[in-house]
Amino acid sequence: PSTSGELDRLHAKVWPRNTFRAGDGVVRIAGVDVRELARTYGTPLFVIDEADFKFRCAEYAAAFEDPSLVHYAGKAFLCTEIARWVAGQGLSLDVCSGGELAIAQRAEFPPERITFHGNNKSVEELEAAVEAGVGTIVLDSYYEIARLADVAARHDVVQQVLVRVTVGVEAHTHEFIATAHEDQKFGFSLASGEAAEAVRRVLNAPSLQLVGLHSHIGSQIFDADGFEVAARRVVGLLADLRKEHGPEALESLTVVDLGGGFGIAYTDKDNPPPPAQLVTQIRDIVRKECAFADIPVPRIAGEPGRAIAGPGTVTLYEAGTIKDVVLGDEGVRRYVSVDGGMSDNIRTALYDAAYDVRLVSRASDDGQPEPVAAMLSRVVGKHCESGDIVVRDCWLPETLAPGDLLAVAATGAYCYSMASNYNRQPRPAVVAVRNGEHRLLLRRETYDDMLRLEAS
Ligand code: LYS
Repeated sequence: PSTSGELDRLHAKVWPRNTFRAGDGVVRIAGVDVRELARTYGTPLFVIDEADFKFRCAEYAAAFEDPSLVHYAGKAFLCTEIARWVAGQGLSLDVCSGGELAIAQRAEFPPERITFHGNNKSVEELEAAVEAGVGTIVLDSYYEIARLADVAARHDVVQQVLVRVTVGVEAHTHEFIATAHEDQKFGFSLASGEAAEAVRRVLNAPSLQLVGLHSHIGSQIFDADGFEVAARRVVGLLADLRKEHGPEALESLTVVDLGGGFGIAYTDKDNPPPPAQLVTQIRDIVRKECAFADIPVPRIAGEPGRAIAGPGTVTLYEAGTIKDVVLGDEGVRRYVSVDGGMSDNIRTALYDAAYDVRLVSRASDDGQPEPVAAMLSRVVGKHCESGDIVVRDCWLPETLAPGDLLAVAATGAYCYSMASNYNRQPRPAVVAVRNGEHRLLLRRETYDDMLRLEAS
């Protein structure tokens, strides 16, 4: 891009729904001036467009035709207020650790709408889940079947469970976030017969009740193909199980949870399908396969996390050091250092993720007589690693200066939740904006918070 208009553009599919650059060149999110946010809370700062988050909850609730069949994946981002929003929208919640469960409980999330996941839940976590009265626990190993059967029996509870099935689908996504191929740690393999054996063991445990099968093929997926193959294989397993055990034994098995993985637009090059379209395609396949196998059609559940939390949040950073590095014949690359980095967004380093970043505290050609030139830039953090990159390649205005505010889009999922204290950097604050107002959801960590852990 060479014109300031292009540099200052906020692509609707990438930025929170209520983000606009006003006539003065300054960006407002839900009517709140980003400079005011930076002044009030400091940077780096996660800013959530509350209406955007709730809009996406409602969109998935409609697509699945029942809000309770949508399990918001708390791993994407969870705090008390988010759990309240999710509960208020009628959605269910998926947690995968005792810590996430503790937050759900603090929010008084209806326990019967909580699903507990994880490939290595501890006995303590299973106990906490059973005591909390969580609706379903997704079983992931033979050890866990035995452990949970024991925990539930001790609590005099019949615990509803799902069996996580590895369906052997290669999702077209980064290796680290694909989860249904055979060679990995999650679930019971369908092909080897482990899934069928897991079901046998659950049916033999009086303290467990099998209510569904679960499959998750990976993350940031844009087409229905992988889900369709997964759905087809899960239905095939359902049909086999009915042959083996008879319909009565499986009467309570009514749900097929196809997990999450619905992709979002991180940059304008990403084109995720509308949720309704994807879910309809999946549901049609399940119906067809069930008719073919002559078995009742299960309810289809899903677990969007990124697709709900991701698009409505941006990270605000203040630009600091700017360095122009000469790359031999290839020109110059500008390194723009910001006041956060891999401690608040590890996804670029971990998955080579792409992000959209813009100058938001003013227009690019603010005070300039002519449109300003675009510089090939790299937005980097303040950590002691050269891999500490937030946005690998982007165009930023030549006039960018220390003190300018930059925003990185679509950081609502797996940024705060994967944040660290690397270099003893305190975790950023999280604020929600709505109708011109802002309020704090999580305060910025302080040095005292860190020092409190010191035992000597
Ligand atoms: N943390 C990953 C990401 O940022 C996705 C993991 C999804 C967990 N089911 O893309």
